[in-house]
Amino acid sequence: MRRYDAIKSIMEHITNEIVVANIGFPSRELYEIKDRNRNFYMIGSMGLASSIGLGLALSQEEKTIIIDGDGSILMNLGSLVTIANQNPDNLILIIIDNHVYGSTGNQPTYTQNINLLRIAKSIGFKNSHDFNKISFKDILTKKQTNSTFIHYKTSSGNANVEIIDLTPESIKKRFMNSIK
Ligand SMILES: Cc1ncc(C[n+]2csc(CCOP(=O)(O)OP(=O)(O)O)c2C)c(N)n1
Repeated sequence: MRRYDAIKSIMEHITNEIVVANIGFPSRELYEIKDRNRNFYMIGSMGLASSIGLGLALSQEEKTIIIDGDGSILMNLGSLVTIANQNPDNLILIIIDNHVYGSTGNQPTYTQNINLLRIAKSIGFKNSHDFNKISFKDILTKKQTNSTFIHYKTSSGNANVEIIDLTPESIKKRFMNSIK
């Protein structure tokens, strides 16, 4: 399974939740699969989807789903530690781990040697799961008492999708209006 199908399998359960997507192809694929005002396509800064998602989860009550990548979370491991310690119960961090920097040409990341799920557990995530061993729908719909970390292993490869036909400013405006 590639990232595109992983995002599809996540989005089929999403109703009104906030979704923050990683830079590059993850955002482009999400845009094609299910564009909505409540998607925040983080098309500027690699590594910051998790930090932006944490800020959103802390500042309002709705569930915030972050779809991040292995390369990006490795670039901002501090964010993982901060999320585990702040521990908002409305935050679900999903790492799509394709073991490469897929959006820039499949250069290998260090998750070829290390296990992000074990890192999350060792940092202190009480809810940390392998996507293939859980019911994502249950986690999404039942109230959680801690932040959730989900490791979603996929193969590499980008779908043949268009670039996002929205300016960064309009992405931000429509997103902010939708969560007011
Ligand atoms: C600071 C910074 N470094 C590098 C890049 C270039 N870049 C954009 S996306 C990306 C790869 C992201 O990889 P990952 O988070 O694993 O997601 P994937 O594309 O594999 O789903 C890179 C290196 C960037 N935008 N910003």
